[in-house]
Amino acid sequence: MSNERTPERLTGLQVKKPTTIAAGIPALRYSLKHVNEYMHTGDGLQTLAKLNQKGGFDCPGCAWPDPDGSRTPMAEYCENGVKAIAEEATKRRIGADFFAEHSVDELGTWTDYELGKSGRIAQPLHLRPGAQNYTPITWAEAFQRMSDKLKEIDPDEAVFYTSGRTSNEAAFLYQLFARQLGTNNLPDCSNMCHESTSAALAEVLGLGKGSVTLEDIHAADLIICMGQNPGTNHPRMLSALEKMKENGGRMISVNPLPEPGLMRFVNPQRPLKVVTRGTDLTDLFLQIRINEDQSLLRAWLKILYEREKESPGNYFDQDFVRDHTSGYDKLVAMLEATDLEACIANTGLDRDLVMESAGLIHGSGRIIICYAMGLTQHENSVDTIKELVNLLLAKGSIGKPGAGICPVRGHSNVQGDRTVGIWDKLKPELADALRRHYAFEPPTEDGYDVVKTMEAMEAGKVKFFLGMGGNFVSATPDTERTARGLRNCDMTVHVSTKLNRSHLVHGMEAFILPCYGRTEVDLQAGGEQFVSCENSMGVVQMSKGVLEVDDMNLMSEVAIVCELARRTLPNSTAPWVEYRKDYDTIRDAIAACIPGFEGYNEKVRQPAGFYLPNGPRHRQFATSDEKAQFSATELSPHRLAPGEFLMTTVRAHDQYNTTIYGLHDRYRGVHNERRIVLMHEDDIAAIGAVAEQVVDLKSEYGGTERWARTFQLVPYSIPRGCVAMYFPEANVLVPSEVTARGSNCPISKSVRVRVVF
Ligand SMILES: Nc1nc2c(c(=O)[nH]1)N[C@H]1C(S)=C(S)[C@@H](COP(=O)(O)OP(=O)(O)OC[C@H]3O[C@@H](n4cnc5c(=O)[nH]c(N)nc54)[C@H](O)[C@@H]3O)O[C@H]1N2
Ligand SMILES: Nc1nc2c(c(=O)[nH]1)N[C@H]1C(S)=C(S)[C@@H](COP(=O)(O)OP(=O)(O)OC[C@H]3O[C@@H](n4cnc5c(=O)[nH]c(N)nc54)[C@H](O)[C@@H]3O)O[C@H]1N2
Ligand SMILES: [Mo]
Repeated sequence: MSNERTPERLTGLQVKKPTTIAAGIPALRYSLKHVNEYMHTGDGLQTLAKLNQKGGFDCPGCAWPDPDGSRTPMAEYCENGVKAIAEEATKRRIGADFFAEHSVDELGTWTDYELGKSGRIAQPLHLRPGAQNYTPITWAEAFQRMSDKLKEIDPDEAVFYTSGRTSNEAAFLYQLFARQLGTNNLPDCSNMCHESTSAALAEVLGLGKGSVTLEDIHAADLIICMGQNPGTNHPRMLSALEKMKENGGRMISVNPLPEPGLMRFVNPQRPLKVVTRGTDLTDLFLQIRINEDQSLLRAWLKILYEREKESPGNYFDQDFVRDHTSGYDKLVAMLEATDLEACIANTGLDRDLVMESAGLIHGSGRIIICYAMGLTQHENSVDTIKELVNLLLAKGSIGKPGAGICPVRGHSNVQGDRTVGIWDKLKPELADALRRHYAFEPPTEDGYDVVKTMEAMEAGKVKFFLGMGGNFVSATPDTERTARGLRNCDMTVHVSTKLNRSHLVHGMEAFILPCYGRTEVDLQAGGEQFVSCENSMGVVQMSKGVLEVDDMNLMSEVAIVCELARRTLPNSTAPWVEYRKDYDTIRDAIAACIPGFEGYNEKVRQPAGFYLPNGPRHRQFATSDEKAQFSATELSPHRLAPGEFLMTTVRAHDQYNTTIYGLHDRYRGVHNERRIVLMHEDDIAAIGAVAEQVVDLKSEYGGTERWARTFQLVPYSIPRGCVAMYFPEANVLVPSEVTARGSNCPISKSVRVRVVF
């Protein structure tokens, strides 16, 4: 049974014209439809009103920040957030009866959409060795069996995965538990997400995070938005971009797809604008070939550099370069050797457009580069991000108002999880702090990241897998390999809210432990608790659930970690019982171990939370010589063999990663089908196919052929030689033996494929 693959069943494709405008009334209408479908409307509105409000919860939708201090009722919510909340606050429940009726193999034939729609998991469940159906189990027995297993195996045979929704409090305890057990096997979703950002920025700026605040976005002269689809994935970012435009700023968008949300925006929060045609966001759209962003950045630098030579100080900010950077000579040598025309040719862009955009960059004093997965999930991603920093440094566009680097994060607390220690590497400072505070010797050897976990699982080196949220089998590349790995484990455990494919691709024995979501009241022995999260701009804020759910047998993520740790590590020096009772005690521990959290319990209670320290924001760079580093990177343009296409995987409008809300990608005009390939109409003709033809796709890496069967071709505006498919259906094609150099991130945005029919 191949439970790991999304069923190869077509659902009835309808292709319409892509929209030319994002958000606005239709977006709100769709989101309210979602609320009404899943929640009692009264509850729905109450939930929405508390979304992101003072004393309310942090929106589980994405990591974009709230406007500081302006938390008026309903101030900022968006279609994305509303859907995420409705999905969590569904009234449907699944428990003993559901799992008695549906075996694991039968559920394997359901689509992701059908699995997710089944409802909230209402009680702890157990799949006994050899069994076909999950059956109920008590919490006590589940913990006992898990801790028995953990005591039986070597600590490095256990893996603790985190998805980025986990709160700071739960994440800190989770890494503490893993390290007290004796392993750094802490892979997390950011290994597949912004790991290339963390690697590149830590090296060249001394901090693996962005440098800008929301006010900086508003104040920028120029925003370059690369490899990001905010209309779908970060809709609240559009209001910030709108403000930037109103303040006279400009925007360049770099994307193989003309994403409607990037082009024009109607702000649903400002009804007057809804009747107008909205704000044109993008001034220049550069429809680049997949993964040629590094060539474009290099071309811009080369154009500016040649003029700088003629008129020193007029194109680059030489004062900034002198005072705050090192390696300018490396940049100069690299640019001297750069062939501008070759760079432009790599991008596939019109030469005039590249020149015009370079002119816009030249004319702008305050530049911000925003980017997301379109830049991070390629073999050369770390270099691309360093190239992007080269441009900002040459322009002196960092560490001053309206300027800097803005990696837009995904999961709502993915950045916070890393800050509090979720990483397969243990930083020496954190090791010292843990040693000091808890009087134990933490493991120093690097653990497994996501791809290393897959390899270790396949080699039989992992016996126990625990997923704190997430959907490991569907989110990882090379689905078949991950599935083989999970099946090799003795025990697989998922702490989850909703059913997903990873529950169906299991070890010899498996558990599903249902937990509270962000929106829900968390009552412990010490009273009602709250947690906290860090947004994309380094602001830590409290998040307190408001919905009471008393019809399910759930535990909080914090309580689950505490209980498992207490039973597994009877001699632990950490006060697990206290931690579970009162989350203030966890925050005190974080304050004692992680820099920037001094006075955590007081500061997190301030209405707008607090900013974590950020050196680059103040032109302080914690590198070896305390300067920001220019880098000389190598270009590695793609040379495709005849018949090959470069495939990028993207999110549709109706999904949250592997959670599929619906089958429509409304903005792109693709309806009722997810098994599609967006392809240039001339390419469709060139391979002798027709629109909507059913095809298979094949990728070949490391001597392994991977197949994705039964997809339909959709003619679309995309550069020739490039195609786009949806994540996670296309993950069966993504190799795991080739990853990003320097970050080991899967190459989900540039996979060489062939179309077969
Ligand atoms: N509604 C919703 N919101 C989400 C999520 C979700 O699934 N649904 N996921 C969350 C998470 S975890 C994350 S990480 C973010 C993801 O947010 P995004 O990074 O915006 O998500 P993707 O759909 O992966 O989009 C990548 C964009 O990059 C473009 N692109 C692809 N390849 C290239 C390339 O080679 N070069 C350039 N320049 N562009 C390219 C695609 O056309 C697309 O517009 O969103 C978060 N928010
Ligand atoms: N091909 C391809 N692959 C990709 C990507 C891509 O662009 N292309 N993107 C990558 C990226 S950016 C990311 S971040 C990863 C995402 O990888 P993951 O984070 O592993 O996947 P999600 O789909 O976000 O996880 C969804 C599951 O989380 C559980 N969940 C939801 N809310 C909660 C909660 O509050 N608590 C707990 N415990 N569980 C909860 C639900 O059971 C749900 O089924 O995927 C990566 N994979
Ligand atoms: Mo992500």
